[in-house]
Amino acid sequence: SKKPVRVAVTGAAGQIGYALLFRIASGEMLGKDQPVILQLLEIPDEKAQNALKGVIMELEDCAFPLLAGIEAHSDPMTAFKDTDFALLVGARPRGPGMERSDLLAANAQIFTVQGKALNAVASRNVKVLVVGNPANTNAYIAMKSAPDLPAKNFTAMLRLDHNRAASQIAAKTGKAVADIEKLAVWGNHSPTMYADYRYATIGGQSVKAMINDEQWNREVFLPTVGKRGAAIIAARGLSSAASAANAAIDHMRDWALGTNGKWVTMGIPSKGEYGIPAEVMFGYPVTTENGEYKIVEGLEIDAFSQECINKTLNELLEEQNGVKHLL
Ligand code: NAX
Repeated sequence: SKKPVRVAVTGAAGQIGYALLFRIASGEMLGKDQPVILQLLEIPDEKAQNALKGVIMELEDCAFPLLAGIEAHSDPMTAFKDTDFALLVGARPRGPGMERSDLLAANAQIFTVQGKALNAVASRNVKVLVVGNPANTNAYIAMKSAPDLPAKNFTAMLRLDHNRAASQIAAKTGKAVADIEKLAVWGNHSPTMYADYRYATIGGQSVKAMINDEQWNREVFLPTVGKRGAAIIAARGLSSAASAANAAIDHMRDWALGTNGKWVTMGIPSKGEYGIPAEVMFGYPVTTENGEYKIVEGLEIDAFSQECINKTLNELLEEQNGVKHLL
């Protein structure tokens, strides 16, 4: 049988953590033949550490055959020791009266510390996924704080946006969500993201031709996908958790195990593709194979798409500029 791999999860006692850990432990992320050791990080606060203990008791009570170990941590320097996969979920939420710049600064602090810890103690091949918001900028900060690790190993979660877009297209066309191929989401995980179905197909047929309604694209589809998180908060009184955990599982599984040519969306550091400045943590369509992702290149960017990409890029550049002095 396979040797266990180490999976670190931060914010492990939070909402997303509760929807995520049990699925990782049951083999849904890395395969039903891959044992895992969970290295769980929470803030030192007594309430958070107690809540983490409770989650660990429940994990134990599942008696998962693939769960080879569970550790509780309050320090990233121990939580990330030798870790092969790191899911950075915990982040500072915006509190009452908090300005956007305060939020960026508070998170910059967290992700600088965690990036340095990964740099110091994680496996040299660690695959990092940042979920905690602002996800792209937090991933950028962690990457910049870990100069000894390959930059390409740092990614941000755009997969929830990708899955939300797929589900809206399935509903509109009356087709199965599983049959949608070649969907792309560009940019920031925020309402400015650009979900792009110009190249998408279902059963080999063009989705754009099937829908044939540019007004729906611009006035219904894009706002619906962009504001989906807010709609869920309004309905549930809490932010997306199970769907966010599911997207994190999809992202890591596809990165580790490959997509067989299928396009998925990942937030990754640009190397200048599609005119995005180098190092910007940007949502791109990718395929994956042998643990590596590859950007889908050569797609034509029309005027409307360029406008959308510029908007989400400008937002990201503003976020990045807002934290530069802290790095
Ligand atoms: P919760 O507030 O339920 O849980 C967050 C947990 O993280 C808390 O238990 C907290 O104690 C812990 N935490 C905070 N700072 C930490 C640190 N420095 N080290 C370790 N743990 C820390 O939030 P939850 O609903 O689980 O959401 C977590 C994050 O995901 C938020 O930042 C949220 O905005 C973000 N999301 C990102 C999404 C994406 O698509 N990229 C979608 C869902 C979600 O909104």
